Amino acid sequence: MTPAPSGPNIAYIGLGSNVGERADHLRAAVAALAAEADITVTAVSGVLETMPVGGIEQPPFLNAVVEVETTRSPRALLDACQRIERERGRDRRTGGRWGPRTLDLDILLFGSAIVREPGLTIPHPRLPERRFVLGPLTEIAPKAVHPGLGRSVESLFEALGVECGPEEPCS
Ligand code: A4P
Ligand code: MG
Repeated sequence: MTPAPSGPNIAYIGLGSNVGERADHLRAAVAALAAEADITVTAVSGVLETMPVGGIEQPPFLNAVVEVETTRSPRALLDACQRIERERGRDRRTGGRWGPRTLDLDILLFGSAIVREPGLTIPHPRLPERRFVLGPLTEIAPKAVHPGLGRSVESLFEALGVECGPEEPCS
């Protein structure tokens, strides 16, 4: 593990919603993060509608990524994310893993930290394969580096190939 340096770190959080008023859930998540002590929202990507990935039949998602600056530890940032998910009615007992959810907040990157602890893996393990994350992340932080792979976000996104857009939904 590579610990997060003390002092402020830049972290990226992936937002997803495919239940209820999806855009409201994403907006509320950004506002709730910004309202947290020790967390400043420094950039917000556009919102993408994306087809569900993971083999479960479920409604399309809205996805976005936010950049935050924080003096918190990765674990304390996760605690805030999980509390905000619960405030938007996320119930982990229904839907199952990868299933439908009002709000999902995943920590994608946390400075140059590599974290592998029970219940917390950073960088997010599925980051390199997910267009719905790498697209919005590239929009706001193309030069951010994945510390495990030593590659920029934009190069990971380009490596996925195939364009997506209104006629070719992102996955
Ligand atoms: N956890 C470990 N590392 C992290 C991290 N870096 N950030 C733990 C956040 N949480 C992390 O997550 C399960 C456990 O992961 C948590 O208890 C936390 O301690 P969860 O949010 O309860 O469950 P989940 O979201 O179903 O699992 P996971 O593994 O986060 O799923 P994914 O990979 O987020 O997949 N398709 C589209 N188009 N858009 C989507 O947003 N999302 C998923 C969920 C599937 N398909 C999708 C989308
Ligand atoms: Mg999650």
